[in-house]
Amino acid sequence: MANPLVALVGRPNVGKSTFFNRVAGRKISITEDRPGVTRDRLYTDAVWRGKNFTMVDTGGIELKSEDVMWKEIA
Ligand SMILES: Nc1nc2c(ncn2[C@@H]2O[C@H](COP(=O)(O)OP(=O)(O)OP(=O)(O)O)[C@@H](O)[C@H]2O)c(=O)[nH]1
Ligand SMILES: [Mg+2]
Repeated sequence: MANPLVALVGRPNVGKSTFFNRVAGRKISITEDRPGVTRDRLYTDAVWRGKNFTMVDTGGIELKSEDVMWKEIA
């Protein structure tokens, strides 16, 4: 059976990619102290406390913004 998929979803600049890298155990996703750093989805296979799963880091969601960059990320 395929691994469960864990998606990290949330507002920009809240630490999704930092968490993703921490769980992955290596620096896969770029992290920075500004919103809009992650644009493309990043996948990795991970193990946490003996459980295997696939994890995806996503670009931050800014639901109210009309800015073209946020629309592109969405
Ligand atoms: N104080 C504190 N800062 C954190 C924590 N996790 C992440 N940060 C900082 O918050 C900033 C944003 O972290 P990212 O992991 O890039 O955030 P993101 O949610 O992936 O951001 P986007 O990809 O732009 O949506 C960075 O400067 C991190 O160092 C935390 O647990 N505590
Ligand atoms: Mg990110």
